[in-house]
Amino acid sequence: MKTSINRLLAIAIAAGAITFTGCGKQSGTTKADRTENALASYVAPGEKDEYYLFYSGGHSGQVFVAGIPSMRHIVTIPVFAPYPATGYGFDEESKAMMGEYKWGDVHHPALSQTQSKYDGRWLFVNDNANNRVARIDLRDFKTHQILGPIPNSSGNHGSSFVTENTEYLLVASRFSVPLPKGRVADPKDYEKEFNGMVSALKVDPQTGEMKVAFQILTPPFDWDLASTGKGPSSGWAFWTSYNTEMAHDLLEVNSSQKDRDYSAIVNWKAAAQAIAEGKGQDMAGVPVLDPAKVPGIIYFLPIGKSPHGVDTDPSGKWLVYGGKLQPSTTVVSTEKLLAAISNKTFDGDFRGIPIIKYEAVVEGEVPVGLGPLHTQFDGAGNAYTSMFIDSNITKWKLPPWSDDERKDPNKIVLDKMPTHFSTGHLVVAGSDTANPYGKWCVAMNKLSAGRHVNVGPTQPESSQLIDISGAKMKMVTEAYTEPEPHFAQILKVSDVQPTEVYPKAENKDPSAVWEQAQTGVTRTGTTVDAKVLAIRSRYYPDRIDAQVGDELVVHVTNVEQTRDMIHGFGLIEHDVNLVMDPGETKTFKIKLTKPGVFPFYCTNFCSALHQEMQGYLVVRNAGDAPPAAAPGGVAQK
Ligand code: K7E
Ligand code: CUA
Repeated sequence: MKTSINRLLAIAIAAGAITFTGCGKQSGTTKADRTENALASYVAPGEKDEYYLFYSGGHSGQVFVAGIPSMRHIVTIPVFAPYPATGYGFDEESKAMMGEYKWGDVHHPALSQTQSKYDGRWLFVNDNANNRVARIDLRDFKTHQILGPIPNSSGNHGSSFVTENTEYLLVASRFSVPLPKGRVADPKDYEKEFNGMVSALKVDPQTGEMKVAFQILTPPFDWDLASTGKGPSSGWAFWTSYNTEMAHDLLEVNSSQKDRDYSAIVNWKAAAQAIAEGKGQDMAGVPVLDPAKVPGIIYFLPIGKSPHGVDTDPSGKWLVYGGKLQPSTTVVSTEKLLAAISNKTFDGDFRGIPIIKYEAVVEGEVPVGLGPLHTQFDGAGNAYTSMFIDSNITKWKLPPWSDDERKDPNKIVLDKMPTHFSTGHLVVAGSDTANPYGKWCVAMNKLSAGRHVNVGPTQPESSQLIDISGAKMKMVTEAYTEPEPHFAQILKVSDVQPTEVYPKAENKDPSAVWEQAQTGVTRTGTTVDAKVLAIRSRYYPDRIDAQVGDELVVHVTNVEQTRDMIHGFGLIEHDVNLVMDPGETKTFKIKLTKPGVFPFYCTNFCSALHQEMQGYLVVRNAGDAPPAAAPGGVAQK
């Protein structure tokens, strides 16, 4: 949520809704509270956290992994940006995955699910900036695929949301552009010339490999957030939007004119069926459904005001919408929604897309406070909504509500927990599954505003761990991350079994070497190919000879089969740093442009003689006499 932050802040400050205490202490924290909270979040040396917290890393392009309840950062998983610490973005494979982009904007991580339960296989994340989706394999906590830029789609924000059995990842465009991409039209002709798109990415059930399956053309609204159905809402997916005004400039004002924007109610199973029946029309290689010609795949539901988050509760019966600019969340009954669709309880249509009658499907509006953004669920009938303007989490009760509660909806609100400050997303452990773990909620706050020691003007984001196991929420601890977590997922550590070394038998790299005899340097024309073995604490060979103008290809295999025995390969003044995990082979290719002797060395501290793990790249000028059978040099092999 960045789009309306200034506006919301302006409103909030005008309303006196935000007060920065800047105070280090939680007000009213007694010694007994402090002791209890410390114990609740304390993970003693040698003990381990109970949950993984996978944070999106926003415009860092990465994913951060922390432990719950300690909230300690454990590891960074690089996805859309180079990360020399793990050598990501320096070897040929990860460079190819990243393509021509050096960054991404990660908003919504989604764990793969089977029967609406986390299956511990993959974590998908979107890139809002370059219309991509990546797959992290939880077997090794590494990025294995980046799909995109997705054709016919611009600004991949309403992404990535998994269907009940990870059949599809559903994504939608935040920005509308003239389609197909590359076509130029004047933004003044926005209404007529621009379009948005909802895309379905098929996920291979064995490998997790994603591919663009089909798309649904939409009017030029800005699709915001989504949620998939389950139970009674199985087969459906729901998006919020802003700018149904279809403004093309000064959106801060011009896209906040209407009291309600549309939620897209998408029958993805019907859309997949329509594609199977050949109803798609090709656009840039993707079959695209035009809802004006293919009825039954998408409907609109008006939702107030400037909705941001939409979240399906664990039963699949309730949808909760956060209206940024209204002091309430809107609860929609999915049973009523589907009944309205089959009974055609519509209020006309927009460009052939039926508009569902609001009154027919809304269960109620819950007065949660100012600036509701996202809602999570504990599986025990409670909802938790992040309040951007009020800076708190509001706990409230899902339907069914008593007559008394319906008469006075304030009675639906159970508790409020102040947060510091301006909470964006929040995450309850397992909220988007049919059976949440509950217990913990993490508030991801947009402003830390001096809650930490002064680190200059670049302030980190703050996250706060809240115990939700009791009737009242209890703040336990807070932590900081680099910009900028949006959403997160929480996975029980016992629900996944990552490997700690790559078994030798699995290494299929044709250039892998496992013993000294397999190593060496060969020249073919102007290509010099080096197969290097890394082991504590040396390289075989530790000398590579080449000349200016050559293409140098180096494959380094770390033959260790021991946990945490990682070797690097940093090459001086060539912008190269490979890092190989045990059993892994990585390759880099560079064009040699300058003569000299360039040391290479192990960048990852691996042993007492790590410092000695080094060698030389000898680059002669073209035409200089070749080296005479140098050890590991061109004359070998
Ligand atoms: Cu609310 Cu991109 Cu999900 Cu930020 S979004 S907070
Ligand atoms: Cu190998 Cu340090």
